Amino acid sequence: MNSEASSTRDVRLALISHTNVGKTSLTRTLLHSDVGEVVDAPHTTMENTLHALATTAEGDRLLLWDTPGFGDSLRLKARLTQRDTAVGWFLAEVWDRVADRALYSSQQAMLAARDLTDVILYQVNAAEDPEFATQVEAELAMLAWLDKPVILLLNQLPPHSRRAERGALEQRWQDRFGKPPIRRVLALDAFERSWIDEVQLLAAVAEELPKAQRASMARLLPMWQAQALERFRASIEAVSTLLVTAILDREALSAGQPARLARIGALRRLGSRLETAVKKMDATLIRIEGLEGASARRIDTALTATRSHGDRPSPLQGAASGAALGGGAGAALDLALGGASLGLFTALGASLSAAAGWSWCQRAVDKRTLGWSAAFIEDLLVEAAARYLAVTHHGRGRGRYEGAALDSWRELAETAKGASKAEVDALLAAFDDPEQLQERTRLAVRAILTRALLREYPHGEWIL
Ligand SMILES: Nc1nc2c(ncn2[C@@H]2O[C@H](COP(=O)(O)OP(=O)(O)O)[C@@H](O)[C@H]2O)c(=O)[nH]1
Ligand SMILES: [Mg+2]
Repeated sequence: MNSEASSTRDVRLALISHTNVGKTSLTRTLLHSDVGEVVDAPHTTMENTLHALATTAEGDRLLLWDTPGFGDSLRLKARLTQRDTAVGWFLAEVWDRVADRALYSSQQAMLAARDLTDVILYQVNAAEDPEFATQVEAELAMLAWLDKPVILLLNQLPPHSRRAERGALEQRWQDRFGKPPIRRVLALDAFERSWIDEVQLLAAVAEELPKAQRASMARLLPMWQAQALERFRASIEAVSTLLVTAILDREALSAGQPARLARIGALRRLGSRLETAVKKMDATLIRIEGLEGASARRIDTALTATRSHGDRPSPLQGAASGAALGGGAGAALDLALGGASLGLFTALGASLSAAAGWSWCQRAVDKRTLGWSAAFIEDLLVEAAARYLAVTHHGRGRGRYEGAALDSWRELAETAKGASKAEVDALLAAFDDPEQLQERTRLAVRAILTRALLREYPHGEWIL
């Protein structure tokens, strides 16, 4: 493709950064696909690669160049400004091609950005202090030479950074570099971004586009947004299915056993089915997001130990509570699936005396039948919401989903559940009403997930 051939139906973005900041990782995340090579080494991507992020039926295309980025920006600048002379052209096109591949690649990146791009996405490593980012300064001089609108993206954010932290980082970089050619500063981590961040990035691009491309972008952006919303809808469905399955699940008490033993047996059988259902939900969420992988294989005792339910032991506390109560923590650790239920059932098996403490999570449907209690379903709502949040934030550029640290997502989900009391109460009131149950579950799940996302991304209200 060259500049002459490009149509006004193409919206062209280029990812540029110092080498090894995360361009290919972000490309993968945006594409939901493992394109290119990601290696912790400079100059892994030696050529510009063009990807179609989205296309519409009308023929509009949103294109993204993954580039080799910059190495030595001072030498690069010298080369690019010499290109118009015969010697300069020779050095750039013949000499560097053979003698200095990295410098040659950087020149190709810059030429693509100059001639084949409408908006430049310039990634920086947010772990750097903007006050001392001299390299960024030199690179911005190069970007000014391109004379294109630039959106600065903060990558490699601190793990699990929440809204306030991201906002503060954006402000610091904005204060330091928020002048031409930079038009915007956005936190967008290739490993842990949300789909709302992505829609916001495209909305920012739309505002910076030259007039000729705006009509196309006016079709591409809603399409991107609609696809993201469809994934959200499907995820709400997957979470709701888990909840309805758990609410409707029943287990008969075995006859001829002491009552307590019969209850524990029934609870274990309910628990093992729940475990399977949670795994299935995780797998569905992972697939919906275009990821690969499975839920965590190990319970993170350090995290589960910090979770407190006041004086009632929680089945969601996992192996740590089992250990505290004398259960087999080692055995619990080796069982599949993080957190949701295994700790309870392993500990139950190991320590019958501890089981009395878990009576709150069961309810007698009738004299011979057990089901899950309303209190337990409330906890399961939070757990399932946290699992959705963890999966949806996982960028494909990070690699396989292997489970995530859930505690900060649980906190967010718990807050969102608190703010959705009306919807949750309506759900709990429909426990024995099969006609209402499905819809009320969906409404409660939607309320919790939407509130959790809006708490994190208040500027995303127009998207949801
Ligand atoms: N922590 C963290 N590491 C990242 C992120 N993006 C990329 N990396 C790592 O940075 C290194 C370079 O990534 P890559 O995408 O190949 O960078 P590129 O050279 O700019 O294309 C790899 O080791 C990535 O795993 C991110 O968002 N967070
Ligand atoms: Mg790369």
